[in-house]
Amino acid sequence: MTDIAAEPFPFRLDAARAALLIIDMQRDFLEPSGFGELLGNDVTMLRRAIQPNRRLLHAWRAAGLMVIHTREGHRPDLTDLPASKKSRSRGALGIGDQGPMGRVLIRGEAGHDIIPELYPAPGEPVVDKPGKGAFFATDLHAILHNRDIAQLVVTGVTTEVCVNTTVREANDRGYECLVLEDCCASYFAEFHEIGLRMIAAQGAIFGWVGQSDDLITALG
Ligand code: TIU
Repeated sequence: MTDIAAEPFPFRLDAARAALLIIDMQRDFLEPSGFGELLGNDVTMLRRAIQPNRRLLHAWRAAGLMVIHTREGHRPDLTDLPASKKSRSRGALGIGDQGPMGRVLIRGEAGHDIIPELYPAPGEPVVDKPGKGAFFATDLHAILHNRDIAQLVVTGVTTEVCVNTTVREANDRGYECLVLEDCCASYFAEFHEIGLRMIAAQGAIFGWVGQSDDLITALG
């Protein structure tokens, strides 16, 4: 057990039972001309999380610990896309439409895949999720249970949407979550800040919030 500096109090890391969960670092959200930018967002807001994630991923892999990646997206026939989500996902392009990097948020398309800087290594599970939370309609809980994982270090995008939803789902399932501020990002600076404050408020109501440097130092 190692104490990691965090809000609202140190996170007691049990590394052997911890997994790094990297949420939705996909080309369509992070790369210029992807879906995120076409919706009118400034992707530089998200890109600043790439290098901190790279450093952490390197240290986490070097320590021999479990890494899991997620991707938000849908089946090519759109059978897993609720009409309610489809109707609210329309900017210049909607989910399933042909975009600059293939069909938007469709599994198998270039834009749906993870950015090269954080590409999964062989053997690292990639969880494809149709919703914002990584536990909904996926086998993530089974994977974690089978590996005896009790703690999650959560990073990725966006802080207030898929990261926040996933942390709430994980908390209800009994996992302790450490969310790393510099490894998460939002298109909206104030949502990033408030999204993290919501997690750690009321004595860590959903989880803890820390910085990657403190975790990397503890990993040695
Ligand atoms: N991964 C994730 O957060 N998906 C989103 O749709 N986020 C937005 O902020 N739109």
